[in-house]
Amino acid sequence: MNKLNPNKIAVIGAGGVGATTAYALMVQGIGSEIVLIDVNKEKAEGEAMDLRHGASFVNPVDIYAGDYKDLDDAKLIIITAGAAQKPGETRLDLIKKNTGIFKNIISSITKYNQDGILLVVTNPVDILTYLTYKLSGFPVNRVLGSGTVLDSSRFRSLLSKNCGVAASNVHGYIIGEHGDSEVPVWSLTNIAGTQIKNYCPICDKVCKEEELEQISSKVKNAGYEIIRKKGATFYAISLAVARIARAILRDENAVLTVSSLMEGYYGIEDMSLSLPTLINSNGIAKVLELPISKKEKADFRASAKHLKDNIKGLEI
Ligand code: 6V0
Repeated sequence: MNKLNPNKIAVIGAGGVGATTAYALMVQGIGSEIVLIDVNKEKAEGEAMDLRHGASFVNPVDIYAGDYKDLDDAKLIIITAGAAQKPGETRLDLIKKNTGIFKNIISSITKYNQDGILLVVTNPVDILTYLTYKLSGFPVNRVLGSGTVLDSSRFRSLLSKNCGVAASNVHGYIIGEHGDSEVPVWSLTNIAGTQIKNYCPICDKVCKEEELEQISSKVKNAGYEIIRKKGATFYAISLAVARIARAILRDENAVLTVSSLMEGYYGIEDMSLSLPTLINSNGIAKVLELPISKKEKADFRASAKHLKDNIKGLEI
């Protein structure tokens, strides 16, 4: 086993999400070596060529199409391979198809790399993160999923637009499943350090309470709406993945709502779900059990139960 290159990233699956993730990494100067792997080798080669031809406009980066043996020194392995949702399908409809694909992918990864960090993006991301943890035998801190990082960003950007405040000054988390049972944490949502319910009276925009509530349902349904309109989602998820990659490669201790194995948080064990989590070069440094409301805790537990119910009978 080779020593890891701290700036090497592998992306497995060079489809819409994988290729756009490589683009986001390249444009933001995250990673100096990026290898793309796909069962469809031509596709990976075409994407790598297309990206490489932009090399003169960005920081130096070596992007190429490769094979599993190229994983041997990768610090971060991002998995985006597998079937994507079709219009009308839920993320959980993909369980069977992608579980099979993952069994092959994880054994191919661990053959060459046992020290890197695995970041799962393929849906249903929580279940596949849990499966990856089980199959890889990697420690808990080195297996994570993109979870609700995308949903939290959607939440912040919709609030930003609604309240007329830059998204960087709006803080809020979506926790639980990346999917239909996800939970908006209104109790901790704040603008400029002020809890949202205290910010509303000083905001010039007078809006109805329902308008804020509609934001969380818009977040939950955003994926469906985009898939119905354009057939797939890949820009925002790729930026979310690049954000997680940056936190890892630059050892940031950033707080991001990634999915990881629950070890008793709010009473939940033995399933991967999203909670605000400190991310650094070790992967998961600490899952933060923040003081959320009673209802939010109950909804989070219900989200975990919903996921567990969906994998009953599945060989995991
Ligand atoms: P896509 O464009 O169909 O690409 C999938 C790629 O995976 C294709 O290029 C396939 O050839 C490749 N592939 C399939 N099987 C294998 C294998 N065994 N080994 C290597 N490569 C393989 O799909 P897209 O990129 O749009 O989506 C990929 C996955 O990401 C899907 O499961 C989506 O549902 C999921 N998304 C997850 C999101 C999240 O927030 N977690 C958001 C958007 C999409």
